[in-house]
Amino acid sequence: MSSITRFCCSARLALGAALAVFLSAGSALAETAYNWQMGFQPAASPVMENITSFHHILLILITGITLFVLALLLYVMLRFNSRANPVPSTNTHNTPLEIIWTVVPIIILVVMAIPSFRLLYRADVVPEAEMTLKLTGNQWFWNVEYPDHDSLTYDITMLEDADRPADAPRLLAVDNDIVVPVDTTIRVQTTASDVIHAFAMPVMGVKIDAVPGQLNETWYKATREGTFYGQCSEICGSRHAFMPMALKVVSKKAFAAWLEEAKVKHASSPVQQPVGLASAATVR
Ligand SMILES: [Cu+2]
Repeated sequence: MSSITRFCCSARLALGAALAVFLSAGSALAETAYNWQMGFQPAASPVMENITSFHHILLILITGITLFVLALLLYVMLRFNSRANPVPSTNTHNTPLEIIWTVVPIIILVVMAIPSFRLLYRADVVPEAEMTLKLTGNQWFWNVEYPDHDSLTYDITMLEDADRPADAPRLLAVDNDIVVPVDTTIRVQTTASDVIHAFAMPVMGVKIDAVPGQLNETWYKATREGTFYGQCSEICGSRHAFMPMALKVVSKKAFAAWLEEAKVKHASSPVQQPVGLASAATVR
């Protein structure tokens, strides 16, 4: 990575993190997008760090190409307009020039493709995981399961305005957070009970479909603690916009303590019936 890109990355990350912390003061390190935000939320996983730096490289590249084309256009407009150049050249071909304008874009595309494929591979191949999370999309809430921890399971429902604490973000805060330990490689499995949903958690660089009858897999490793928000990213029905999820990354010690509490808390909580399935059952 060039020093300019590195500078851009760290400056934006620092600014983004500072703004996120400022805007969420009082809500225990909750991070959300903020008004007039430019660019991504500050990354919280190695894959998202890669996505962010790849985005910066592409931005620099595309800016250079755009400025170059603009300069060429201006040059042609000024140098070869009918007033400045009343007798135009009758040339129709220039072989060296044609080779250059074919080969240079190919080289640029190859330069872009190498880090792009490396990043795709890194995001796609699940490394040796330390724990698994299974997320099931329903109309319109999520269910999370911790198969490695006595199959602890509970539903995640958005908090309506009347139930939402003043410092919790609107349309993002939920009744039960997904709690995970920091610095732990987590395999995420997604599926759905009714229609296609999608699990999207921007700070982790994760977006994956949750398809009925199919188990999709991805992964992330949270590099810092905090509360991060994601949403269903597949149009799944009338309340598609109201099934967010909150990911609370805590220390490994705090996670172990939370597990004990959660097993008791959710031992008897009934798992909700998806609206779609409930209505289908009524029709039958
Ligand atoms: Cu959905």
